[in-house]
Amino acid sequence: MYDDTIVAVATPLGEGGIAVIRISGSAAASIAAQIFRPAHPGALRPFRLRYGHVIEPSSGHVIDEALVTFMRAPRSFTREDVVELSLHGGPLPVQRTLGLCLAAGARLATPGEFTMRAFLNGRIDLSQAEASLDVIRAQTDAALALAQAQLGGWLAQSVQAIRRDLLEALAYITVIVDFPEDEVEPQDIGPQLRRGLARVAELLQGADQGLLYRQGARVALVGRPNVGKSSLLNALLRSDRAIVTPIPGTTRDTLEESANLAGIPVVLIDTAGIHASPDPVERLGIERSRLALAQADLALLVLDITQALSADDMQIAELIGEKPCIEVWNKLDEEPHVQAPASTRDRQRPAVLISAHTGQGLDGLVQAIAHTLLGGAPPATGMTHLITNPRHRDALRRAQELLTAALSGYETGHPSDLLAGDLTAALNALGEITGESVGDDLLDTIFSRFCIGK
Ligand SMILES: Nc1nc2c(ncn2[C@@H]2O[C@H](COP(=O)(O)OP(=O)(O)O)[C@@H](O)[C@H]2O)c(=O)[nH]1
Ligand SMILES: [Mg+2]
Repeated sequence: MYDDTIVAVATPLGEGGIAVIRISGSAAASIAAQIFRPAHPGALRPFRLRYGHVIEPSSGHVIDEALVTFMRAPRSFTREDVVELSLHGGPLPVQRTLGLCLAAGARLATPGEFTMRAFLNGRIDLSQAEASLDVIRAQTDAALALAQAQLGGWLAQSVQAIRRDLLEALAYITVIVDFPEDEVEPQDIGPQLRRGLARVAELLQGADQGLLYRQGARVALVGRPNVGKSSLLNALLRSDRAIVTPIPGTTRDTLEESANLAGIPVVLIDTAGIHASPDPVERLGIERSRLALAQADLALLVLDITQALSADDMQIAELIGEKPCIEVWNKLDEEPHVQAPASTRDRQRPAVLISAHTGQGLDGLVQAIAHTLLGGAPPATGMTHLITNPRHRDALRRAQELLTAALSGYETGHPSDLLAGDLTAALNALGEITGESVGDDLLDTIFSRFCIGK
């Protein structure tokens, strides 16, 4: 428990209907009492909403109308006394009220400090704390569902169950190491180790998928000039974002836009058509196209179905190399088509036929993009128990390695102290997910990504 009381604005800065100031700590109620004058006299009562005014204590001057809630420890977000003041959402009333709270003895909270207190006071584990930020940042329904499930604690519970099992095995080994002479009832810990390993593997299974839904992917639209890259970007965004003209070289700079493609948050990057150009400005744009391609997770190679593959097309296909790629044959609405679209790479790349003008084939393209990004795994509709955080995946991978070593050591009769070492390290790796074994540095890093007031 902390001995100081923190305060922060919990809502975004700027104009809005309402702004909320949050105070947490043992002095929360007394600080509120100094600056809040209820319409009907009497002290703040827990879990009751009070109407009144925020006033300057020295002058009695009214700063704003307010609704105040008092949540008494431990039944609050931080498990400390928490007071929330709802004010008019203007910068001035908010800043003035915040200043009064500070003058009355509160300290300005650091980013994520409320959530960190909730974690350190045992209300939530670290995976749930991280999930609360994921809820705030979710960009698609699928990402939101995954974050809500993690906030609900499924991951915390799964990891704790694995740890309990392994702790029992470790307790037994420790007894053998510490009291080799004593009569210890022999016990086979093989099943426990194998069960732990299987559960860790199960958690890791959906991790690549989960990470994709949380972090998204970069998809670059590349191709030679005039094949319809900008038109495709607009069609996927359902807006006239990029300039489209029949003049080759219209797109001179890369352009990035976020889109929700089958639940996956995707950054679409429209690029300047790649070809040998004498124009220095266009050449700079083409250099950016190459860079965008290099940084993309997936390339959409846009081709014109009314024209045979050109040397430029083949060169761009070469440039894409081994990167995941879908061939997008555009202008399906226009005749005549080249016979059967010849693939740029011995038909190894999936090909989708579309018209950016009529929208024909776009749904199929979105499905193909999701399928490729997911590496063939099924989409996450209805699947909410997925690892979504690289930190969790790394910890699980380390636990997997250590448990594998522990199990094979156990099966081949390695000394118990080696086994105890591997098992302890595996338990610590798992504890990093729930926060049972993390240093202050890591906590600071994690919570510094939060907003102030969260
Ligand atoms: N018929 C037809 N024309 C298209 C289609 N998509 C783009 N175009 C035309 O092709 C030209 C070049 O389009 P644009 O999107 O600027 O190509 P970019 O240079 O690859 O970005 C424009 O005149 C577009 O109207 C399509 O699906 N069908
Ligand atoms: Mg363009």
